[in-house]
Amino acid sequence: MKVPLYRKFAELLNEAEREKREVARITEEVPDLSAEEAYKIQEELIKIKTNSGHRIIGPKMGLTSQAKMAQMKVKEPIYGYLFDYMFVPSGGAIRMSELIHPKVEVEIAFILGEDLEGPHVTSAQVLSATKYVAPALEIIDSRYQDFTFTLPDVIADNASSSRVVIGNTMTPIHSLKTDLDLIGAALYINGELKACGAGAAVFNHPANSVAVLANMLARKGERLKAGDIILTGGITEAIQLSAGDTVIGQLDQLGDVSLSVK
Ligand code: 0L1
Ligand code: MG
Repeated sequence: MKVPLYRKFAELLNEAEREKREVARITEEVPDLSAEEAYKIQEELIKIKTNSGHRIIGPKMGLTSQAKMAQMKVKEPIYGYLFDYMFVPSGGAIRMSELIHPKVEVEIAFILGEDLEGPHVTSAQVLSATKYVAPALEIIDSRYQDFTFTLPDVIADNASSSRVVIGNTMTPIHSLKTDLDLIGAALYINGELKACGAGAAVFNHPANSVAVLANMLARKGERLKAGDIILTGGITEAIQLSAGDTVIGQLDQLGDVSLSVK
């Protein structure tokens, strides 16, 4: 595929997000789109956003659970980027009028104290470079019709990134009493338990997810930077949101994170 086509699809996805409307999957027009080409479209999309004044706060990982990887028939997770305009304070609100068909999932966020550069980053290096961990809610909002896509489609669409809520408590990673894989998480919507899981759902341990991310970014000469806020991947399944919902994510030792849907 040629560079102008990368740009064309990136513009389509950016406009779909801005105008809050679904679009057809790119693979309907380009059935043999590869993951590599899809990352080129994502790079164009990121350029469009940064050129219009938005700032990257950190990358995120998606498809990090064995269930999601098996469902999409992939051996490797995917990454995308979180921008300043996506962040909502804990206890704050997201607006359905700004979104298409949002879903929420509970995650663990890593806040790095040191840079991490692949290609051979290990989870032990991730743990020593991490300053804090925090509870997070990620709102994913695919720009594709009916929230359905193939792997290259979702890569191009910045891994469905839409909104992020980070809990108010940042926990120094070395003060945790148990390892992050053993940390339990529960997702409540309107007081009802909708999904639950443990940190191990994220690539066996969320630090593995950050290590894989650093190593994937190294392929294009990028590194993780001190201060980056990284979403490591959903611990719970993603649950559809509706106006009027109140969402609470509770994570053992890390605390709560919440949002309401207007
Ligand atoms: O953050 C995520 O796990 C989302 C990755 C993309 C797949 C999806 O939109 O469900
Ligand atoms: Mg996610």
